[in-house]
Amino acid sequence: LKYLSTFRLYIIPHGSPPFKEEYSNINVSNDVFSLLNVFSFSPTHLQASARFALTSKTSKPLINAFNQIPGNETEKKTTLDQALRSVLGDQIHKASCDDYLSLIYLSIDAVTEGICSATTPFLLLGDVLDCLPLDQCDKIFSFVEENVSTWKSNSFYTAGKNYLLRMCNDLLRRLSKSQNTVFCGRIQLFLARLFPLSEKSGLNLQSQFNLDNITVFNKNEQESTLGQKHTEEKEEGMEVEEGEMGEDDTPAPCSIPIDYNLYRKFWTLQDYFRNPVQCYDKFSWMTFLKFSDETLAVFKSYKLDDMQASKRKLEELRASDGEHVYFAKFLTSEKLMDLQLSDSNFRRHILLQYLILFQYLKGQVKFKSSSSALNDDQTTWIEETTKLVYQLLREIPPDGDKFATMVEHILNTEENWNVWKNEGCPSFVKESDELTRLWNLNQDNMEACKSDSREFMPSLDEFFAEAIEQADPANMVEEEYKVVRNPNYGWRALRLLSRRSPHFFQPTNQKFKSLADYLDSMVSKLAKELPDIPSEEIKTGEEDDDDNGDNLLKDSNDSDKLVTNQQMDDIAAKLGAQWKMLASHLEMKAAELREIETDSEDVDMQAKLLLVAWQDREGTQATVESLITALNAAGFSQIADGLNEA
Ligand SMILES: *[C@@H]1O[C@H](CO)[C@@H](O)[C@H](O)[C@H]1NC(C)=O
Ligand SMILES: *[C@@H]1O[C@H](CO)[C@@H](O)[C@H](O)[C@H]1NC(C)=O
Ligand SMILES: CC(=O)N[C@H]1CO[C@H](CO)[C@@H](O)[C@@H]1O
Repeated sequence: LKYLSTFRLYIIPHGSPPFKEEYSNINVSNDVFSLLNVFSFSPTHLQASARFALTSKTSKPLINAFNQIPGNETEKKTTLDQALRSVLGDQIHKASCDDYLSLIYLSIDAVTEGICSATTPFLLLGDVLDCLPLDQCDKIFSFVEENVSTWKSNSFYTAGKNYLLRMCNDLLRRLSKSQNTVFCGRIQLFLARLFPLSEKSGLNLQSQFNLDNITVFNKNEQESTLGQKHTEEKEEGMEVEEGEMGEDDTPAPCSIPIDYNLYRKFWTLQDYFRNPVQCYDKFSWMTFLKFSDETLAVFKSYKLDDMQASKRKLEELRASDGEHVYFAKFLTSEKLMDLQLSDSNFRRHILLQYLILFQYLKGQVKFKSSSSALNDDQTTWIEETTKLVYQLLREIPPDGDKFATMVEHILNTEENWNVWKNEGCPSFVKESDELTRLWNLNQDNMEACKSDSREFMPSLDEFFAEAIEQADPANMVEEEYKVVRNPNYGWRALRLLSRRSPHFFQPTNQKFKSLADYLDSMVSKLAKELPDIPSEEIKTGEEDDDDNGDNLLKDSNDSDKLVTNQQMDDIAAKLGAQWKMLASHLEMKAAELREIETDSEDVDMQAKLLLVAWQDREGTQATVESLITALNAAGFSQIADGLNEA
């Protein structure tokens, strides 16, 4: 069958038993060959059923046909898979999108009915998309998008995810990144919906840059149409060059003095955004710094006028019918420069590029080489410039403030993704054995929550019994030993009163100096109301501590017991100077050992510090059992035995 799935496309459409000679160059065993012979008889019948199923829009005829053909389940499924593909093959040059979609629907039904392989709908989709022109692929893809829940369901996801990924990549390869931006975006969005958040296949894991994205501009000053005047001479403002705009076009007059120098410096900066690593080179950095300062100075001195910008924006919106125009590359014609510099969107693009670059330069990136570090001057400059850039963004109309805030928010979120990547893209699903165990204690968790054993709130008489007893002068309990003086008790008493006693909410004119005084008065009120309690039943506050259910988690299994402080003291005393032998079995780092040694001279203390450090690190995993394992491994079996018996 493995061979079969590779060759069936070729073999079965012949409609007659294949001839062995045809495959003499392929190493097909005789068994496989006889299988092929059996199969080649049935597809025509099945194809007819599939066509009938298509016209009648139900999968019934297919199920019937399926039951009639010979062979076991797998063989029959393979046959039907092939029949469906053949029907598609016959249609491919004459049918409409809807016909293809019906066929794919039929195959989805067939998968649900269990009569064809789960991969078939994807193979069919792939075939269709491969054969159709792009405008029709668009329609088919809408169907793929709308049925994302089907693809994600159990019966399809595993079988289809790789097919879908390949299909999407094939489509992306055919599409133009600059002309089919919307379709490309839809494909990306679809993939984002299909795959889980932590899926790594589309990730730029090594944080590589798109070095091919070079921004071309006129580097030859001689060929420039821009003046080469010095900035000083142009303070008055520069006239728009003749012939730059069409006659009907009346752009906002631009007062920014543009010469070839500014043009060159401005576009040279793009190279740093393309490949930020250059910034770590001393000389490149100097250039970057100089050009940036000049460019930003231009942005700073020539602000965009609110009125003018909003008007342009409105016109743009009207002209583009509300649709935003996106260019995958900057247009770098000299003639456009003044228009660009007075365009709010364009300025935003450039400023945002700065922020992205700075984030990279400052950030922790796993794949940055160790030489890629900023010096103090660079850090200071970046900090100042970041502030400047944000300020400039805020000043760009319309809605500058909103835009800047949004950008800041997005870049902060990006930081989280960087951290996630640095940590090796851990899954977002948190596994917890303990939680899994707790969930499975009872079949019905709602029922388990309602059970009496989950009722941890004591009754008033239980809780206050001791306080009432102590309040009785006959018992002669000294003030300082009363439980109401215990802040812990007081806190719990207040909580309990608020839940169980109406007294808590009654307004009173009495003023209490302390919580204990207040509780005293409450206790005397309660004493009058509550039934007498025999004193054997009285519980102390300390014992109550154990009633809060934590122990359910800890003591449920002896071997899960945590190492106690006492046990650590005992072991430390026994280990003494030999503690270092244990250290490596507790996976302590050399740095931690050095720290322990500097913290104390006393070897017993050092041994204790080691155990504490281990316990801090392991948390709930710092069990007696794992300590015993480590002790045994380090050759301290006697100490381990001592711990075992305890
Ligand atoms: C390529 O560079 C342009 C600037 O010219 C930038 O806007 C765009 O995002 C870059 N594209 C990629 C894929 O890096
Ligand atoms: C207690 O833990 C041991 C070892 O981890 C395990 O074999 C045993 O099944 C556990 N017992 C219970 C009741 O969970
Ligand atoms: C299950 C599901 O979402 N099916 C949808 C697949 O796409 C078509 C349209 O292309 C919808 O009509 C279905 O509801």
